[in-house]
Amino acid sequence: MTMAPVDPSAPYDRDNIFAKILRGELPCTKVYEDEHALAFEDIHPQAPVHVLVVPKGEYVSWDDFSAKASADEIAGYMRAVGKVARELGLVESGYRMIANIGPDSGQLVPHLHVHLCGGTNLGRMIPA
Ligand code: DGP
Repeated sequence: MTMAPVDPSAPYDRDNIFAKILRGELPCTKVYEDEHALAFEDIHPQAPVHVLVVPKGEYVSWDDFSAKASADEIAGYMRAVGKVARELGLVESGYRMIANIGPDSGQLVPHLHVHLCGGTNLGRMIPA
C-alpha cells in the first residue's frame, strides 16, 4: 500500500491503519496489550526484532500526544514501551527506539508509534 507522508496539521484520521488494528478491524501479530498501549510486529521488519508500540488514544504524533494526552496516558504508554522491550529480551543486548514524526522523518502512519528495533547490532543511528 502506498501512503503519503503525514501532514502534522491534519486532524486525526480514524481510518488510519493503526486505528483499524486497534479496533480489531485489521489483523496484527500482537506482542503486548494493556489499558494504554498495543504492541505488534511491524509488517516490514528492518531488524530481527521490529515491534511497533502504539498508544490507544487518538494521537497523530509525539507533538500531539505530549501536548494533549493525560498524565495517566503518557505514563501508561511510556511504561508499556519499556515493558515490551523488557519482555522481548532486548534490555541486556540493547535496542533502538524510533519515533518518526512529520514529513522530514518519513512518518507514514498518522497514529503515534514507537518502533522498537533490536536483535542485532543496529549500526549508526542515522545512516550517512
Ligand atoms: P512510519 O514511517 O514510522 O510511519 O512507519 C510505519 C510502519 O508501519 C512501517 O514500518 C510499516 C508498518 N506498517 C504499515 N502498515 C502496517 C500494517 O498493516 N500492519 C503492520 N503490522 N505494520 C504496518
